Amino acid sequence: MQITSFEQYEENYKKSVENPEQFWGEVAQNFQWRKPWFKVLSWNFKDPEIKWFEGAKLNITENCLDRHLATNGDKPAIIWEPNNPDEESVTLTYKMLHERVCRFANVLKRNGAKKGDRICIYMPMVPELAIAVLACARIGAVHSVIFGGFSAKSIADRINDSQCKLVITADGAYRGNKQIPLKDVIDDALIGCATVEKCIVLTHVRTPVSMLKGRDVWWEDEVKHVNDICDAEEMDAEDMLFILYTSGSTGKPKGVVHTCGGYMVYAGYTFANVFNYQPGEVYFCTADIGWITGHSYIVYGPLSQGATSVLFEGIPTYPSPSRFWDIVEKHKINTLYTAPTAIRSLMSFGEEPLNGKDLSSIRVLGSVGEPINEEAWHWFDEKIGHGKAPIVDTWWQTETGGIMISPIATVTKTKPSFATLPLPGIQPILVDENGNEIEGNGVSGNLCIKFPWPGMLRTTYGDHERCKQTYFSTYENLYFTGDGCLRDEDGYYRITGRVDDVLNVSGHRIGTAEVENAINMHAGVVESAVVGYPHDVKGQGIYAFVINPEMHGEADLTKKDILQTVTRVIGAIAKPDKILFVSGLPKTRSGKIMRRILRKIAEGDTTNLGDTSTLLDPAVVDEIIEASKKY
Ligand code: 7RM
Repeated sequence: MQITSFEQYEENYKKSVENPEQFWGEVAQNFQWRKPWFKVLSWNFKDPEIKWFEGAKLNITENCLDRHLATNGDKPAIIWEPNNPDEESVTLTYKMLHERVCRFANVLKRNGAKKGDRICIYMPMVPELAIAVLACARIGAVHSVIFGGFSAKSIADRINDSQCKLVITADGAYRGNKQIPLKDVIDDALIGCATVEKCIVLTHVRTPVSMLKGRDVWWEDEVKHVNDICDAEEMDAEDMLFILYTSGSTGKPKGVVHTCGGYMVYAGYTFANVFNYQPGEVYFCTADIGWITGHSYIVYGPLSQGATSVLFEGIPTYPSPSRFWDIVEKHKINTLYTAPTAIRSLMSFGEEPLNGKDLSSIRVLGSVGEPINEEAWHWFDEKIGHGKAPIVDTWWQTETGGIMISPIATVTKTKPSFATLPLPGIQPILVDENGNEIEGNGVSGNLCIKFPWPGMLRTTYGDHERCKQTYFSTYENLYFTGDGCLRDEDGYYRITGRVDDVLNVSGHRIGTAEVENAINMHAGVVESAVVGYPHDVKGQGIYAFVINPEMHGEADLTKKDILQTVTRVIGAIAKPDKILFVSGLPKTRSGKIMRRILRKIAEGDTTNLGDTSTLLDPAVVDEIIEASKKY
């Protein structure tokens, strides 16, 4: 399954395009199935309807756990590094992880969970989070992991959208020198969640929490009531594996649905190839399991390949900006997969945090989540990889399930800020506004994919029409990514960023409409417009133009009140970096906000605002410019 030369990549790529069913059928042979498929692929992008490995039966946890026991049972599956470096790290071998997953799967059953039930997971980055995820998959329940930075309201919306029956959480989480009161947040959320019957609570930070009789139970108590034998539920390849909510250009996040068979094959195949994982190596992905990167490249991808996956609870700068390098040295990390925002942040501390750190174990470096600028790429290459570790700049999305365009470590020649070439099976095309294909090299356009791949989303939970509208209707017979892209003279791809109203703040996807809705919920606010602007560390910052709100006290306090409102409605990750009070917004006669103008102003570039003659009130632009200069 592993590609080891560029010629082999080219051969595989060719085959994957000419005969996709044979190609993916062969890749899928590297996994364990209870029953084989009768058809590798049937599809149309109109409805859309996509089925991979039709008729096949499997359980993904047998591929991630059971099949490794005989040969690799005592090999570390997960190494957990706590937030506090003075605490011991924890190693779970495949045998131990298997045992704990089975035991917790029995806890889920004991609390009424069955195949097909949706289960919300809101937990810190601890081994029990991976255990909870895998236990759901073991019994065929559908997990919906929610990142620890989301607010009670966001959680309630997600729980209600997918009618979760169970919640798994913890008393709290550590994040640097802060504690996040997870159970408190869940308690607030559950006030509005009628479908939730049980809440399982893990003790982690030992902060007091409320435990509601009949609903809340302790993880530690529950595991005592069950044994560790749990046969895996037999799942259809197209049965739902998980839902993961992600932001788009509308106000309401979508529940992206992934299924068992295709997702497993795609996550496993891409993990093995992109990182060129070798048996015995230690692999560290710094993402949170609350995002797709954590699902595919901390849990399912690595474990399906019998890899050792490091799970880190903390943040890159606590207790010092040496933290990552200490972890690399301590666990002799071979592959480090992180985000450009983390690289830029660590870069800003200079070389001192690197002094005396042994990074010689590093063989492969990876980047994900947002475009990586050349400066960060070179710093990563020189200071962390010592010029010897290939950087895989991996482009993909929640919806794609796994890496789509990326170098294959040791195989593809890399190029700073380029995701380089499509992986086998991936057929990218660039299109213009009218959906016409832009052929040849040295061109830019909107990035689409013209043929299915096993890891692609199947629907958006509870609303298939929305899936169709969002991804398959912009351009006929194409999956539209929402990203702009350049294909250079070498045929290499560089992702230039979103072309829709989606922001990418520190690698986190946030819709401008979502932030506007949250700001508008503040009592004094009537209307607002949110745009992104270039930010040195975060990639993009959030700039909010708010029509002069009713003030309660001074302007500064009102701004803080608005930030507090956004934190309550979405979560701290969506807090604007800048708020500017204005008397009006630049609108067309039909009432549409001209974001193009606001983006220019937010960038601090007011020299060429383009045609403003179609504006209802062109004078408002000068006023906003004046105000922005004073800010
Ligand atoms: C994996 C993930 C997806 C969006 C995507 C892009 C941006 C991700 C890269 C990138 C440039 C990259 N899923 N993006 N990776 N842009 N180069 N290597 O991040 O659903 O949360 O975000 O992120 O805009 O559409 S995501």
